[in-house]
Amino acid sequence: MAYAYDDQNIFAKILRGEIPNKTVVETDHTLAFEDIRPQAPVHVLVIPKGAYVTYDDFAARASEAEIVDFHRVLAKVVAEAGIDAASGAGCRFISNAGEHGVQEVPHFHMHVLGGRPLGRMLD
Ligand code: IU
Repeated sequence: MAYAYDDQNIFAKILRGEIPNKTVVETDHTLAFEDIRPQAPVHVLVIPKGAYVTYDDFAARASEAEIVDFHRVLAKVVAEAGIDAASGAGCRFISNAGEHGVQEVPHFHMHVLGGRPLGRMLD
């Protein structure tokens, strides 16, 4: 089934400049900004500028340029924060989807978390 995008969601308002944000990286297709309720010393949200509801929606409909740019921005966020696994620290990427995933904001976003040991998530 197709996703219905609500253009009144808070991230749509951030993208339209109606609500301020603490930008970390911005490109033509992608915005990365600090989460307002950080769960770790580094907690950045990476979002596409296009209207996508979940990761699978983005993966199915976005252009290759948008998809590549999104992931390059994510890599830049990780490198600039110094939380890459290659440096010995490591981090976690989370994208909640829908009701069971407990998605609060219905605009696709990837949480980038790091800066402390994050514990096990899946057993
Ligand atoms: P979600 O459950 O994956 O949809 O989480 C939404 C995140 O967006 C959550 O971590 C909030 O703290 C964050 N957030 C924000 O950064 N700025 C806002 O204005 C709102 C939520 I509302």
